[in-house]
Amino acid sequence: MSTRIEKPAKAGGLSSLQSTMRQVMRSQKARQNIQNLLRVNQTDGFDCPGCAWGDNDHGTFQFCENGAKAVAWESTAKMVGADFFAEYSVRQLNTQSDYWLEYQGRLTEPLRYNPQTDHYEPISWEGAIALIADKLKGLASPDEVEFYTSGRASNEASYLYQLFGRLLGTNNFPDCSNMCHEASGVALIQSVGIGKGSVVLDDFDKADAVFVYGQNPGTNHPRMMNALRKAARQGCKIVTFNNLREVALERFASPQSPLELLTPAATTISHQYLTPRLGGDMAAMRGMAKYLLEEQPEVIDYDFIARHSQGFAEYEVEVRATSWAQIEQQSGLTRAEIVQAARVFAASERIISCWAMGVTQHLHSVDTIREIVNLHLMRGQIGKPGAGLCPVRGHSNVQGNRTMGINEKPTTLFLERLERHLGVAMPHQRGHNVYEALKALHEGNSKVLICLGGNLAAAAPDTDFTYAAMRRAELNVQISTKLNRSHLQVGGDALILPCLGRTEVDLQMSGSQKITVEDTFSMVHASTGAAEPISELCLSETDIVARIAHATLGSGTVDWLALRDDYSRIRDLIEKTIAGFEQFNERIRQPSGFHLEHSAANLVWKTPSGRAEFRASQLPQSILPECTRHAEQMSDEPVLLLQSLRSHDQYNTTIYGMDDRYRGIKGQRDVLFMNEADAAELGVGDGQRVDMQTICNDGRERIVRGFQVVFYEIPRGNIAAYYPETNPLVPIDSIGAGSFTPTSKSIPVRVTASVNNAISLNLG
Ligand SMILES: Nc1nc2c(c(=O)[nH]1)N[C@H]1C(S)=C(S)[C@@H](COP(=O)(O)OP(=O)(O)OC[C@H]3O[C@@H](n4cnc5c(=O)[nH]c(N)nc54)[C@H](O)[C@@H]3O)O[C@H]1N2
Ligand SMILES: Nc1nc2c(c(=O)[nH]1)N[C@H]1C(S)=C(S)[C@@H](COP(=O)(O)OP(=O)(O)OC[C@H]3O[C@@H](n4cnc5c(=O)[nH]c(N)nc54)[C@H](O)[C@@H]3O)O[C@H]1N2
Ligand SMILES: [Mo]
Repeated sequence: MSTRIEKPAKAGGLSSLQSTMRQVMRSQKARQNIQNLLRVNQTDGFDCPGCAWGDNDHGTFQFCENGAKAVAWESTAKMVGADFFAEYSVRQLNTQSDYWLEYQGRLTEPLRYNPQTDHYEPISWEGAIALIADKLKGLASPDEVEFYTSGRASNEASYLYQLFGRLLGTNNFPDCSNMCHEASGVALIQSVGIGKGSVVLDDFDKADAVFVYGQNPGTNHPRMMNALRKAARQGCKIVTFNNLREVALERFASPQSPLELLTPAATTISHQYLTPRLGGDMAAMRGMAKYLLEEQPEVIDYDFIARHSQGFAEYEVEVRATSWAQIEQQSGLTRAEIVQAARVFAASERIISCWAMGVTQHLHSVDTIREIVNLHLMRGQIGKPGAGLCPVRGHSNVQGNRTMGINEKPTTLFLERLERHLGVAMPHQRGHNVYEALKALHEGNSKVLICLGGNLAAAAPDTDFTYAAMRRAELNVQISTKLNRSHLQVGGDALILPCLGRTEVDLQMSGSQKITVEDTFSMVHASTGAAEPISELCLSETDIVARIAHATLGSGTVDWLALRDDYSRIRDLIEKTIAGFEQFNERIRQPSGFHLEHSAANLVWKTPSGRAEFRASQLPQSILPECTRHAEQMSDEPVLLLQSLRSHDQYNTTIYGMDDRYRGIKGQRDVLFMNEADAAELGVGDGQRVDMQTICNDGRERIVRGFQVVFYEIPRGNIAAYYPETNPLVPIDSIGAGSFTPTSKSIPVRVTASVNNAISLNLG
């Protein structure tokens, strides 16, 4: 079967509205969901559980297709309870797809795994909490627990969670960020002394140029498209670097504009669109720097460099020493293309650089992000309106989680503030990130895994390894809204604790509670659910954490249950123990909340030298980590480099549907995007089924089968397929230098025709 695909001429527009309505209808709670959608990001409404993009004007309705899907997905009438688990054993559930598991509906009561029957069975909340507390109290060391967090948890829940973990005695806080923007945090702290983006949403109105590296906002940050569209219409030049031609970054129609909604009209987004090789961005940036230094030195801001930075001389030497041949070879772009982009960088007075997973999930991500900063420092493009750095965060509160202390390597300053206020010692030894947590579980050094949301089993790399690691946990506790793969990786004891979602009313002793979140622009604001909870047996995440903490530690140092009764008391405690939260409860009464001060945006550099740091690193000799590097020397068979990415119908491991509309894919996810010339060389045709095998020197075989080849406009040697289906291919030790992030965007694989052309995919 041929799959010759047809991409739409534009993104957004009417098809976006139609797709949303389909999701709303499928939720079986259409009325409730239309009310919900009108409350997203409104004053007294709830924060969109979709992405971390910010909003300026709380109160104006901003339509967002994928935000709407996230809301409708949570607010469904479908439920899974005791009957469901009596019907299906864990072994049977494990044969189902990720899509099927979550589609069964919301979890509605606490459950405990029974290894004798291989079924989950109801347990009381008291029983579940006591079981966890007993297990934790019986451990030889608090470092035998892994406290995982996914970025949807509120500030209040995650603050209590980290406080509990630390009072227990560990810094083991692996979180989704370790697989996501970790490299951004690491690089920005080294370069400018703070690990967050320096711009606010208003800056997009003032910028002359926006550079977008390795990000697909049409799908993953749809509200960002409004900012890009508005900027482009005002004459701001948008320069895109993406391995693929993502249609939204080419032409976007705003569903808010009647003309663009109802006619073929659309706004051209990118002034220039470059398609570098996977991992080629650093070389492209180095090329831009080289052009500026060697051919337009008059635009370099020597005054800024002298006043604010350190290390420029070494950097200049390194840039001059990098050859155009190396730059062209590694980036896959021509000198002329790079110079064209560099000229925009040279001609603009206010520049923003945005980036996401196409930059952060490589071996050399930290150096690549430091190169973005180098470019900005050279031209003084930080700390003034319309200019700065913008790592676009993923989960809606992943940035807030870090601010609250979900961090395996907390600063001494952070720990000392907690110690001063509470009068007890905090653990100072470094804890585990996701990589280290999985290793520790695998080796049996960690014995308990507690997950505050997320789906670690499906999100983490090297599926076999990850499953084995999770199955070795003596106790696996999942605090979740929906059934997923992580509940099914059981060996010892396991609990499913069902929690409220963000759209739902959170009623405690003092009345209905607000929670707070922090967006990608460091804006902190309140969120209040209004929908009736799906079940009386669902508790809020904050409540669950407080109960576990109380049962394990008692309430001598912290009165967990009193904090749980009234979340404004948690915010008072946050105010006293975390910098920047003065008058926390007062300031969230403002509809848009408040902005957390950003030192680098104020030209204050919290680096050891007190200055912004240039980084003079060489271009990497190889963009592959040690364990896969020998792939480059293999000459007998062509090796292709695979990136794993998101389709339009998914939220990370949650699959909403089987289409990827903007890439022209309908009804399937087992596709492999490939350049036609590469396919010809391999002797595979359009629509043919192929298998992929990772090239790795650790002796383990990693294969996924039956992917259908789709001819696509993609650089030669590069291929793309969806996550999480390709996670079995990412070796556990294939991680970014300095970030420990799985290199999900650079996996060397051998592609061969499927032996059985009709094999279907099954992750179970
Ligand atoms: N609807 C929806 N929204 C989401 C999510 C979701 O799954 N669904 N996930 C949320 C989360 S947690 C995150 S982190 C973000 C993710 O947001 P993105 O980072 O946009 O997510 P990906 O789909 O991984 O897309 C990576 C993009 O980078 C490009 N790319 C890959 N490798 C390279 C490279 O080496 N160089 C360049 N220049 N480009 C490259 C790919 O072609 C693709 O366009 O979105 C958040 N928002
Ligand atoms: N190969 C590859 N792997 C990747 C990536 C990639 O691009 N390629 N991307 C990585 C990135 S950027 C990220 S962020 C991670 C994502 O990793 P995670 O954050 O762990 O995964 P999610 O899929 O977002 O988690 C979905 C689950 O969260 C639960 N959930 C949803 N809402 C709530 C809530 O309000 N409360 C609670 N308690 N639970 C809730 C539901 O049960 C749902 O099944 O995956 C990473 N893995
Ligand atoms: Mo993410």
